[in-house]
Amino acid sequence: MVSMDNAPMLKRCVIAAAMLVAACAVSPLRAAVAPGVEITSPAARGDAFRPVRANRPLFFAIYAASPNGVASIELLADDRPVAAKPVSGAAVVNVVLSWQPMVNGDFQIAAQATDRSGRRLRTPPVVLPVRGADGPPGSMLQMPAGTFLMGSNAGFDDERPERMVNMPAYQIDRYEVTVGEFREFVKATNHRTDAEKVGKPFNETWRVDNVGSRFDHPVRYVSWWDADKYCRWLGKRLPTEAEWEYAARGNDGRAYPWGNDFDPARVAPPTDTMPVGFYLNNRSPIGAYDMAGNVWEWVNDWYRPDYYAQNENDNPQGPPQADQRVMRGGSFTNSPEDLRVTRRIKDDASSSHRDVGFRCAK
Ligand SMILES: [Ca+2]
Repeated sequence: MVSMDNAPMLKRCVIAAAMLVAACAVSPLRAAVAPGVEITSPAARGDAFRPVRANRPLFFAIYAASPNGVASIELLADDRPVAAKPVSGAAVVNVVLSWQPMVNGDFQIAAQATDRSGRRLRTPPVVLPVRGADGPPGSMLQMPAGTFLMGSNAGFDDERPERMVNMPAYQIDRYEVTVGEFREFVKATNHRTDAEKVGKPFNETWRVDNVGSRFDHPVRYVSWWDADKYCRWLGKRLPTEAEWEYAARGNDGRAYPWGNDFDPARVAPPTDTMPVGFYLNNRSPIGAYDMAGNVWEWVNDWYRPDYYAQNENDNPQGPPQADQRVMRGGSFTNSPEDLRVTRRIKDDASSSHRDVGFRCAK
C-alpha cells in the first residue's frame, strides 16, 4: 500500500528516468531509514540476555525502523506473542514492552515490528534464561517444628560441639532480600543506611529509578541495623542462628544445603553476586535458596565463640549480650569452607560490606 504522504513523490517519479524510480519510491528522508528491529534491554551480553527471575515484570526497550512507518510491535517468547503495542506510524520508534515470565526456562526472545505496508521485521532470537520460579521474592517457607543437628565437630572451634536442638515451627524467607525489595523499603520510609550515613562507598542502586540489571540481586552494603529495620517494616524479624541453620541443612546434619560435598557449579562465581534463586540446585531441603553463598546473611544473634558449649538446646536465642552480631552462609568471595552451613563469622552491627546481605523470618 502507498501512503497518502508518498503520493506526490510517486507522481513525480513516473516521469523520472527509469534508473531513479526505485530511489523515488519514498521520500528522501524515509529512504534514509534502514528497516530493522533491535531489543536494547534487558542488557544484552554477547548474543544472550543475562539471567532474570521468574515472577517479576521485565521491561524490553525495542527499537524499530521502517521507511513505510512502523504500525505495531510485538515481543515473542518461543515464537508466541507475549506483549504487543500499536505505535504511531513514524519511520523510527522506540517502545517499551513488559512481560512477566512465570516459569523457569531458557526462552527464545524476539521482537517483531509490522510496518504500514504489512511487512514484518523480526530480530534474530536471543536466549533469555528465567530462573527461580518457586515463589516471588519475599515469599516465605514454613519450617515445621522438629529437632536438628546444630554445629559441626569437624568445623572451627566456635562451631563445636555439635548437638541436637529442638525447634518450634517458624517461617523463613525463600530468598535473600533483593535490591528491588530494599528499594521499596527505602521509598516508603526514606531509610538511610549506615553506609550512607558515614559516607561509606556503596554502589547499589536502591535510591535510583533505574535499578536495572541488579534489581534481582541480593541487597548488600547493609548493616545489621538496616537489616533489622527492613524485616520489622514487613512485620518480620531476622532469623536466629538456629532458625537459619535448620532452614539451611534440615535434620540430617549435612554440610551444604544440597548435601555433604562441595559443588562449585551450585554457587555464584567468585566475581559478583547473582540474581537470588538463580542456582536452582543451591536449594536447602526445605527449599531456601542461596543459603550457601551469594551473600553472607546477618542473623539476629549476638556472637560468642563459646555459646554452643552452653548447651542451650531448646530454640536457642543466642547470648543475651555481646559485642558483635553473627553472619552465616558465606558469599561469592568465599572458599568452600566458608560456604558450609555451620560456619559462623561476626562483625559490628553498624558495619556493611560488599558481600553481606540478609533474609527475614517470622
Ligand atoms: Ca546467602
